[in-house]
Amino acid sequence: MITNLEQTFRWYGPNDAATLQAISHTGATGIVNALHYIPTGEVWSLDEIKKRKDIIEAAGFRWSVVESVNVHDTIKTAAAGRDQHIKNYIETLKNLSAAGVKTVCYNFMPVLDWTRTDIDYRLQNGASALRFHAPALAAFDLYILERPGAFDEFTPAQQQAAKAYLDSITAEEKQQLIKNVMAGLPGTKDVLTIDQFKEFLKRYENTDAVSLKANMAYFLQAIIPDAEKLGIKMCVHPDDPPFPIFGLPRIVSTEKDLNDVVNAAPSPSNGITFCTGSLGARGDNDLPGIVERLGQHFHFLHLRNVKREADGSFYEDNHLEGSTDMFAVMKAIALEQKKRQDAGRDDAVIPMRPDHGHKLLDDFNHDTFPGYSVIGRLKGLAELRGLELGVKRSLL
Ligand code: CS2
Ligand code: MN
Repeated sequence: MITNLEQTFRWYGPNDAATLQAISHTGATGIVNALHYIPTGEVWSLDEIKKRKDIIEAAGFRWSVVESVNVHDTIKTAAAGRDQHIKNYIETLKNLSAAGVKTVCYNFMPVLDWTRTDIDYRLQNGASALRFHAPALAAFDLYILERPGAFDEFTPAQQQAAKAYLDSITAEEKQQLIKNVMAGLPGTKDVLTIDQFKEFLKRYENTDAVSLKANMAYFLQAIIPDAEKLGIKMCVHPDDPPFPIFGLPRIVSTEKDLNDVVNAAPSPSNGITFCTGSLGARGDNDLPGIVERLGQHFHFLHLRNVKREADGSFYEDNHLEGSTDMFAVMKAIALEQKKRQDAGRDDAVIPMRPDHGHKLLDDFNHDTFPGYSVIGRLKGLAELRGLELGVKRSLL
């Protein structure tokens, strides 16, 4: 018998309109959480971690994964202060380990975390989804941000589509686009101003993909030996979307990138968050193949589906529908778990979460974070749970 995955749900903390009580109805047993109120780069004290852990456990859950301990810009750009920020990062890992929270997700995306142009894309049945509409992003880049050099990065056809898009939207829709693209870190309701965003972009002026990779390797080589001693499993989240935007490099987008990450500091503590939604936005990523070849490094799974469109756009589809064959992915994951069990590894139970969901039914009455409704994710989790059971029974 192949062991089950650990079913988890992301909860943004006491201010989240998706309450722990509501989450308990989904069947999830684990919580994915972070101390979003602590600014990136500062140490998470043991006290603050314990306070949060108590809240999670009092509601009957385990704090399964930290998502995310964010990496400070000085580390990503090799700027003054990076070594101090690395020290702080290790301090946070020590405190998390002392509290018994040992799986830590992070990402290495410059400036923006995950980026969408539309956070209320209506599907035919009225459900609301997240969408990345390539012409809208190009319109923002070319005509709102007016980023120098941006025109060189788009083909004439893309420029035309961007202009046509801009001409088709109302002033109100344009403001909404700005708000969506400038949304800050997950778990905050902050929105960057265009001027702040330009400031951030400047910090990356001298950081291309090669130097960003080198900076990531420097970070990993500094923290992984400590993570290993502490029993912490680091797991990088892929870029979302998995290609450069705003001229910024993105270096965790492909199988080759994931290989580079694990090879930068080989260790059981240097692993991957396998996000099918992020990686699946590229047609050249073979997801079941990535599980087969790199599954041994997975410490955390984000399962969701995207439907790719011809022009580089995509929207978030039902968890079992869209461009990714979730059956093939689930089967590859089950076989990876079997390998771990057969090898006597103690981490065959991998935490997974339904990563994002549609807004459905009563979700429209709750002010949850974009993508993090309760019922939409509950539906996703239920479908994935059923798929998992079917796959595993059939592999007996
Ligand atoms: C999400 C992100 O884009 C996604 O798939 O899961 O919010 C992700 O949590 C963070 O970027 C991870 O650091
Ligand atoms: Mn994800």
